[in-house]
Amino acid sequence: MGIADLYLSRASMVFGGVEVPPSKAVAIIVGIPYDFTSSYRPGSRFGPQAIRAAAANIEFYSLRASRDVDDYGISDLGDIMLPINPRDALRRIEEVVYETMASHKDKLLLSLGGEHTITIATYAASKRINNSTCLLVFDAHFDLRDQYMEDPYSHACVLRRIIEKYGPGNVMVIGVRAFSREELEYARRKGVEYVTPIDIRLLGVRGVINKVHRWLDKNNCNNLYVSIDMDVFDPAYAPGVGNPEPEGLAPWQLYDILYKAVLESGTDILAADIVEVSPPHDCNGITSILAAKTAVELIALKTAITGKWQ
Ligand SMILES: [Mn+2]
Repeated sequence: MGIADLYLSRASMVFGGVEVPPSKAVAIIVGIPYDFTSSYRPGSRFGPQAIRAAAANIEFYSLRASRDVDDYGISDLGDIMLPINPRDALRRIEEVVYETMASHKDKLLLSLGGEHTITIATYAASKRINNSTCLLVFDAHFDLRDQYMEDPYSHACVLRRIIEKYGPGNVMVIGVRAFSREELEYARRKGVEYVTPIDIRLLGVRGVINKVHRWLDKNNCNNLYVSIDMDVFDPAYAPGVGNPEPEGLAPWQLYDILYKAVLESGTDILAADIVEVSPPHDCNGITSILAAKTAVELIALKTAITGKWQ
């Protein structure tokens, strides 16, 4: 029995409603209810369950991928049971995700947060599986602070820790619009690729896709880890997040950029996360529904990449 068997607790409801063994699935889902460092609105520990409940009530057909995700297996392994200590929790997340990815190759490992902090651990696990995995982040924030509230592992420091470990070339941020002057200076000094909502308006979706392609080429990114902080969307679409920020993306912008950037470049997606859904602050569940829809689109995209699933 491995560490994944020990620390994964079955959820009362599985994503998609049908139990499929991991060997027969295109995507493996893990809930990570990490919610220890929220600076404004806690509640993301309830994210995984709310996203599962929303998924039970939406259609699984993807217009962009021209296929029904119901035709492909999804294996929902439940939630990782976490210790209260954030460092210990991150260590456990990395080991559980690494072991799960190592024993189920070629699947999309999709983590449902929880705070954005989990990406430190889940991206580390993905790099151990394949070192050419680059990180494409959709986020309103840079998360480039050295520390926040005296905590270097706060959700506001995620990208800083990752860049320190793997270098700035590994990372591209799309939708970023809220940061301190120090964070912006750090991003510019390190040459971090980023695209603001104003850039999207000026360049158009096509121009942004071209920018992603250049970044993938320059850094020899054969595989992607896609991290979607739900606050990248405009609060009109996703009010139920820890730190809402006006002037965000519309869902179609994110999906169009992601689909074309990936399918036109032939890059694979090894793993992904959808984080920061905070159900106590949601309105009529619309943020959870958008998160569930985003999960469906990610899984549909994975089936479109790997021809053998067609
Ligand atoms: Mn954010």
